[in-house]
Amino acid sequence: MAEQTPKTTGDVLEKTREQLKTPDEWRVILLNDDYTPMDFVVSVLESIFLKTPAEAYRIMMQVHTQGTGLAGVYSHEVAETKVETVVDLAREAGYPLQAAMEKA
Ligand code: TYC
Repeated sequence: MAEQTPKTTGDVLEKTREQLKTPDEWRVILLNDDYTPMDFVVSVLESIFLKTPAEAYRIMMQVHTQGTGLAGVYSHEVAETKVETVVDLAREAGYPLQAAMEKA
């Protein structure tokens, strides 16, 4: 977003768009691979992204069939932690599951 020079009304600075913007949100997505078991992905979606079993299964199948799927939308810090947690859990279990974050 372009930076704006604050406009003045008398001696009161008006709020710029920058100041009014809500905090940035980041999408956390899961990526498909050929080796991570489906039930592992479902359990990650339930435990880390707090999805119901039905929603977790739906998202897992979206990733499996389309290549990626949205796990959740968070602040930058929370999204980063979720990505790290997914990757750590997957590596501990010996799976190549990947997660990524992108600006919403
Ligand atoms: N494609 C995997 C399989 O057939 C399942 C899978 C789903 C893997 C989602 C990763 O993010 C993923 N076992």
